[in-house]
Amino acid sequence: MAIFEGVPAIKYEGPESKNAFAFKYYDADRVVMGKKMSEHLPFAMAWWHNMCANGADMFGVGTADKSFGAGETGTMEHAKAKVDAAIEFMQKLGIRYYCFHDVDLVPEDKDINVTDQRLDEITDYILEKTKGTDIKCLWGTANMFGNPRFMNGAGSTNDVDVYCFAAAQVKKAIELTVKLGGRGYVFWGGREGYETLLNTKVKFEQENIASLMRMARDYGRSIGFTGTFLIEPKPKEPMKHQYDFDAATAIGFLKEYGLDKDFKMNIEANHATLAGHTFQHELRISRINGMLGSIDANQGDVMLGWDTDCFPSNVYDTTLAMYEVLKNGGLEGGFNFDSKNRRPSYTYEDMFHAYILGMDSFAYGLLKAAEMIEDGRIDAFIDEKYKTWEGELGVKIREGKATLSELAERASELKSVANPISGRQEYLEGVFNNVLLG
Ligand code: XUL
Ligand code: CO
Repeated sequence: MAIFEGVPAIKYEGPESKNAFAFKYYDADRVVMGKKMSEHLPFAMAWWHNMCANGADMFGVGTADKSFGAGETGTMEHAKAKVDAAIEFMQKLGIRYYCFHDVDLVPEDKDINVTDQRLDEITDYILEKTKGTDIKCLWGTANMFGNPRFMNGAGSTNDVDVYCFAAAQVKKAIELTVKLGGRGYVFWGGREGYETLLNTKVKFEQENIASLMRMARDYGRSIGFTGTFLIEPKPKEPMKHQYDFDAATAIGFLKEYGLDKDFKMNIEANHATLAGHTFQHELRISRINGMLGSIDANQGDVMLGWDTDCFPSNVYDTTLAMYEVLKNGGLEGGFNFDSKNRRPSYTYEDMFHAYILGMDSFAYGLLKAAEMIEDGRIDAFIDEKYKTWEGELGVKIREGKATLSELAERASELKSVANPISGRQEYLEGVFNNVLLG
């Protein structure tokens, strides 16, 4: 029985269409810079927001019915109803991937062995129901922040038995990710951080997190996981301070502990802005370090200082994001809509409107980023800006062959130096607007 009966399959109708259930920009088969849009944009559904979250917040109960016809929620029947609804939802939108935490899929039991059995059962069910479709897992993860045992962290916990539960959940979630054909495995450090330094051994905790990741990598590789391990940086929330503050911090951590060959970044737009960065900044820092792996596609609200997980609508941001993705040669991962409907948008139709908005925003961003690159004015200016480095001296410095004294001598000979060329920011912003607005 169809759950989303009132909603048709969503097709591309173009920017002139006024059909609320049609894409205006996402045209899956359209070729952009030699690749189909659907290949540039492997979109994924976040199981937790779309199939689980009902709008409950700390001021009120849920507004959306996410029982999907199962009647009682929190049962295995409900878990299966979520699978059926998820597949129908993805097929109607032409989305091929989903992302999950272990406890998004099944109700968690007090006994981890029972939870694991339920996970085996539901993943068998997912495989059976997705057979013959092109639907697959993008990445999996373990929820190591919801259960009270993780109040002081998972990899960073003060309690060695709690650490074993974190290890058990990671082990199981990697197994499930492999079983479901996932391309990646994510570590988001939900409570890996501190509320106060008065009670925290920072180095000790970071070493333990690194050990957990090292064991996860070794186990994953031993069972045939060939995908990418990912860290998803976030500076705060739920903790006052989270160790994976931003991409630069997480990359430094991975290098310190010898994990940089197996791990990349999963960059979430709203986490970037929480860290005081732009989305593009986090993508750029990851990209120049060869560690841009995947994206959690959402956006914050400039008026609010927390992780609002809004669906992406700002095409300035999606264009700059896609500019980084194109310069990265694409992503090994994809674009996971770690986004949720606003609490008053509680109907099934709203779930589709949200995804249409997000997919169209990234499709528009892709088209405009490709245009920016093809237009060439921005790249040409950057080449011009750094032109003096092409000379003999610049090359020598870049090759690490120059000495400080030699350079000081040159300065002394020159006596004074003219200003470098103008940064031309306003001109470049005008070029960007010109491309974006046509
Ligand atoms: C929380 C967040 C997580 C991760 C997966 O802010 O983004 O949902 O994406 O644990
Ligand atoms: Co996320």
